[in-house]
Amino acid sequence: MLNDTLSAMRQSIIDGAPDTASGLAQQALAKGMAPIDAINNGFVPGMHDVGEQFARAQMFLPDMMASAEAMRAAMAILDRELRKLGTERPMAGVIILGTTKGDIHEIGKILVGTMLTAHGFQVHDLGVDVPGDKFATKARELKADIVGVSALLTTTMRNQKTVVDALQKEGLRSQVKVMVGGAPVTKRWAEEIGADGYAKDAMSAVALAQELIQQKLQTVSGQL
Ligand code: HCB
Repeated sequence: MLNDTLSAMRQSIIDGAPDTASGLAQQALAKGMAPIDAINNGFVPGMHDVGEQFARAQMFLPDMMASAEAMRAAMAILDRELRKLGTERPMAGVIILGTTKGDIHEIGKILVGTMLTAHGFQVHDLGVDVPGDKFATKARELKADIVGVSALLTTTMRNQKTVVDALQKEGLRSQVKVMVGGAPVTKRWAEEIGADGYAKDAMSAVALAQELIQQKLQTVSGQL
């Protein structure tokens, strides 16, 4: 039964069917399924299938756009539930999120933002196609603890380095941690560009953000 629901969720994304996807999300909540299980085990695998079919030219751009719409429809329902959890927790830190310049992929970033919010972080999402200097300006303005930069294209992941560089140029690098993610991004890449960490998915991004906040607190207490 559970497997049928998860398969139907996956299929709704492959079919690019927003109404079906949001209906399944609602049903899942009504049956007591944890929203994160619906996302991770139902809808996200559908997005991965879509990416693979697109790479094999079995799917085209309009199909991928329809799948993204279905994913957004499901997330609109599940986000609300996850965000409620955050209001019950103490504020864990201030995080700025964005997708790097030249890149309009946002589903993963939104998911990361939702999970961070659900764990008590105050998240400011700058959206997509964000230049490095905008991350730095906002980090100063909002006294951010962490900047999270998403990139989904091999051609735009190098722009994650422009964020590290912009923070350095603004004299903020010692106060603001940088975490990177996105399908082509790796731990090695994060090290290469001088970021403080890499997260492969939204749950790992929460664990990493918590760890980075701890590191920051230790540095501050060491300076006192
Ligand atoms: Co897009 N696209 N796309 N796309 N797209 C990819 C990314 C390909 C891999 C598909 C493929 O070829 N197999 C490919 C990139 C190839 C490459 O560079 N190696 C690709 C391409 C080529 C393109 C276009 C160039 C296609 C074209 O126009 N010819 C174009 C680029 C536009 C641009 O950005 N300038 C394009 C457009 C699109 C849309 C608009 C149709 C749509 C995006 C809609 C939207 O976001 N509003 C889209 C989609 C949906 C995808 C796929 C199918 C899914 C992406 C997604 O949402 N995944 C993707 C295939 C894939 O990734 N396998 C495909 C689901 C989320 C949950 O995973 O990896 O994004 P995620 O995020 C995770 C994780 O990475 C991590 O946590 C998230 C949650 O678990 N994470 C972070 C992410 N950011 C983080 C930041 C942190 O600080 C920490 C963790």
